[in-house]
Amino acid sequence: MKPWWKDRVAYQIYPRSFRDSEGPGGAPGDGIGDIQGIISRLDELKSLGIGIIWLSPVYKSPGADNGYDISDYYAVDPIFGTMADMERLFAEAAKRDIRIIMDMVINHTSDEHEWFQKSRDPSSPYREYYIWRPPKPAKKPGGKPRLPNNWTGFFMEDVWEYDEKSGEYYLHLFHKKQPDLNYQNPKVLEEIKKIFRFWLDKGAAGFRCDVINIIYKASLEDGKKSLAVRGIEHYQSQEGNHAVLRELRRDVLDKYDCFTVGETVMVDLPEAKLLCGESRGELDMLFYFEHLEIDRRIARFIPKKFKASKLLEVLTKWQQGLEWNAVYLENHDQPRVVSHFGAGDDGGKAGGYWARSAKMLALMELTLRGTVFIYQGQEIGMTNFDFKSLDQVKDVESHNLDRLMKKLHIPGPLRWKWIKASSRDNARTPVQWSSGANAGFSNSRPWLGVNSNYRRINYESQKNDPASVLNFYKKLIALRLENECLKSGAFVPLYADTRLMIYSRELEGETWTALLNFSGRTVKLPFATAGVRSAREPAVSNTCRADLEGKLLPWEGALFHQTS
Ligand code: TEU
Repeated sequence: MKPWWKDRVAYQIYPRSFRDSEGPGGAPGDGIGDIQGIISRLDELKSLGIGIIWLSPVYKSPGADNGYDISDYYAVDPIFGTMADMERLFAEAAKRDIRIIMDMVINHTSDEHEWFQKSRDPSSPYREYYIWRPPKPAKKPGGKPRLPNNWTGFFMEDVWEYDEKSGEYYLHLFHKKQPDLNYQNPKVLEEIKKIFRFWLDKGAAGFRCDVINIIYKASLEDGKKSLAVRGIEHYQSQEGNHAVLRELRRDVLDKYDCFTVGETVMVDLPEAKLLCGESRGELDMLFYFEHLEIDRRIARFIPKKFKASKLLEVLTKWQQGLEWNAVYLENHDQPRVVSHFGAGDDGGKAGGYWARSAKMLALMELTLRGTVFIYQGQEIGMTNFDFKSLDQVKDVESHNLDRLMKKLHIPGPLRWKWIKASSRDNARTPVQWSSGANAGFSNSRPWLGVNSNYRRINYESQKNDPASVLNFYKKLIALRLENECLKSGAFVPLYADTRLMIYSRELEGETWTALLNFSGRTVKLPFATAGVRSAREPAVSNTCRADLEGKLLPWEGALFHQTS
């Protein structure tokens, strides 16, 4: 029996930036998105064709990493609302047959979590909930004591923070306010099981599991020299990690009608198969990163030349390599895809390609195999931020990256260019609902700047426009939901070069063929598409051309349908 989560399209909400409801009696909101704001837009999500919401963290948190630093897993942070609001969200979503998966961050907690505060006492039973180590002795007599190992973190910081009260260092692979939990201590997993059960009993339909392939630190030995995160070989996808996932599945998840999608940093295909293979009893699917890094060096930080052929090669590897994919092009950490792989903001000038390229990318994502995840604002073609300086950026990772690049004597303009291309704030500017104040996001000053293109790019201006990006997404989602071949048909690469990508989806004699031009130039269609050329007019096109005449216009995407 095919599980329900293979038949739905998912939508990620980053609550802080989604919509800010008014205060009591219409008082101004606080400029931060909240749960009531989400409830107010459920009809729009239903109308879009959404069947699953992935809700980024709304738990109690000091906000050092915008909620990915949790201080109480059983409480909703007041900036987002109350537990009653969360229960109402589950109920209102269920009325619309929308199921909600919660974002579960279990690699680390906030340093303000009571477990961590108790663990600072070396005699506490909570001491072993975290990873505490004494300084390493100085190399020479009278020298400075050293850090417990040479690891580097994901936020370009040290991973050891000294705690005076404790007289030792604690490990944090991310921000120093995000101490890593110790899964070598079975009590930790027992606590996590309770948290999962609590939210499943509240109505959650599963979990997006944050950095779920680095939670088990098998050793604290020094790491090999590495441009990325030094030491990752001691904790990435260790056997202990797989054992934790299998136990969580066996003792909790298998007892509920739910699914998990893991976020798996720096995962490769062999490791992914071990983490989400159907026979493995671990995750149901996972987010990999390789397709979003084909035009980047060092994760997503330094841009390099884009080639559609490279993108097709990587997509083919994962589409054919995994039994089921989690398909995504954006999330709260990634640049906006129309700015990354598309024409970006064309300023609304005549003949611009912003909308056409956004639709071409929608055509790609919604014709891939797997469960599709759309990120808030992607459906209206929101673009990277238009900030003019680092002062406007809030993301801790961007500020740390700038500090590291300064140390490496990288000149200011280049630093700012790379930050603009990679900053997670690109995805975190408030959703642009209308051309009204603050883009209709809030009636108060938003916590992060609104993109100044909101008067041109917003939900209201697209809702009733049949040619809008929004309605193109809506049409494609409806087509996909009613077509098994598009959901689960085989993925067959046909042709690609620097600009052009062609692939098909095939199931029981039915074929959909996608032709995508990732450039601002007209490209001739190669002989390989002869079969397609003989087909009737495209079933879907972002230019409405009935005959391609053997070429694709700039940023044109076309989808042909054939049944034998
Ligand atoms: O992200 C982990 C992760 O892979 C990214 O942080 C990435 O490593 C980083 O941006 C460098 O490319 C997850 C969450 O999605 C992110 O928002 C959190 O900040 C992070 O974990 C810590 O919880």
